[in-house]
Amino acid sequence: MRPFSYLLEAALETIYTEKHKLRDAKTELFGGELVAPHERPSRAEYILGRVQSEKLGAVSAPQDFGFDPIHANHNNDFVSFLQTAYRDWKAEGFKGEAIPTALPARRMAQKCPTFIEGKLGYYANAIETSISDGTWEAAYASAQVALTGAKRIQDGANSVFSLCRPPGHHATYDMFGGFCFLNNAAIAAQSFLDNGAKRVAIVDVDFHHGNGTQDIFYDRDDVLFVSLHGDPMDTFPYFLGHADETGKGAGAGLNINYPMPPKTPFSTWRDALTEGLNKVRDFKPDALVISLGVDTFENDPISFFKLKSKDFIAYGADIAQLGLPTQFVMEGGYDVEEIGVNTVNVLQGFEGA
Ligand code: SP5
Ligand code: ZN
Repeated sequence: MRPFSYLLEAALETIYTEKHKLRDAKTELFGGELVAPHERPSRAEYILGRVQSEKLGAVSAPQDFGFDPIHANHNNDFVSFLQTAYRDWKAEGFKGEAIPTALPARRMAQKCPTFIEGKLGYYANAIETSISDGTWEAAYASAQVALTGAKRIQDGANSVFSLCRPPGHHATYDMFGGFCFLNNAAIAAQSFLDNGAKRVAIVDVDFHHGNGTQDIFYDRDDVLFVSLHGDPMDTFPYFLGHADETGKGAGAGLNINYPMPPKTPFSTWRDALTEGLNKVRDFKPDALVISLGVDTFENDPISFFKLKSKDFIAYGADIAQLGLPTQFVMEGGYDVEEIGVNTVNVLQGFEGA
């Protein structure tokens, strides 16, 4: 009889911690109103529920790798700011959650102010994202979920799912925004490089352009970044993600963007993925990180692509064709009832291929 442990080993492990619940902001600036955030704790619970009901594999708690791998990709002062921002804001007597009002825009000085409201603007690339009590603790834990997944692959696993929350791909070297604080996928990719990998590819399938990840690796020749997303002329993050952003210096040619218009159907999206995966194959990476956002779903409340639930299975299988050690890192996806199904569909499509 085949031993049960064989099945366990063959399955796809999920890294998860309840600490994500500490990120539970009350406000998101949306359509001129402060609304309940789209990026909310129930998202991770729907995904975890589906992982468990489908018996995808073991669910494990993260290890703690400390601050060094976070500082490898993020400015020290920015990381310190995140840790005390909410406290500093409250110490000024402000009633609500911490939201910047002014950002350094065109022809303005790029000095970090001392007053917390100014600091918030200096370290923000978008202002829909409030900093709330517990945000730092959850963001730190999310980065550890990413690092633990990377370690599994480094220890020989073929695939792993880091159920990160809050997400990360909009966080740059020194800016938060877009519901993101620390760039989990970038932190994972850097961890591969710092532990012996020569090259890593990141494929970002979230509906939104991974502006933070692009920013972090733009001039690097050891990371290929491929992103499929809504055209920034039409959607967030608006100011990065065009097709002519192809990398610079040593990284020239190693940043590949596929912006696509409203109502893009799966067939068009999949053609772009096929082309992007071919670029990954040519790059010959030692590991692949997938920034897995499922806000490409047809019913997503803030997005405009037209993927159906079954399409997520199909593209999971496409990714598996590369035959690379693959870490899935959770990013966005806001149709909360369906994100569990769509996320696990990608993972099952990958496993079944
Ligand atoms: C990780 C991630 O998916 N972050 C997304 C952040 C998006 N924030 C800005 C949303 C602006 C929404 N405008 C919606 C128009 C809907 N018709
Ligand atoms: Zn997104």
